[in-house]
Amino acid sequence: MPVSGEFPGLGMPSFDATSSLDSLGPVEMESPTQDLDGDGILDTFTTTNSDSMSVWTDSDLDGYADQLSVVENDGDYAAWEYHRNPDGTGEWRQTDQGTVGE
Ligand SMILES: [Ca+2]
Ligand SMILES: [Ca+2]
Repeated sequence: MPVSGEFPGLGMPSFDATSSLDSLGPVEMESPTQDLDGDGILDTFTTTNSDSMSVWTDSDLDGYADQLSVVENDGDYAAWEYHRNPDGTGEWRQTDQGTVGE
């Protein structure tokens, strides 16, 4: 499980395009900084590390991320969506993976 951050913006889990998110639960949106869909409400933030950039989006604005896209510096990318099950559990499912430009 990801550890929620003691330091704002530094507590987000970091992944690359080949990560498995099977054991990752709901991810709280700490402080969105971008408005991805242009409706005037901040819904997205981006984290970067030395190898990749991760884009987290909370499309239904419930405070938890629903979509994650990771793009590595070498062009590999992957995307996941969080699916909520009727029993209240949920899981991240990979929706896309590939290499930019191929
Ligand atoms: Ca928005
Ligand atoms: Ca959400």
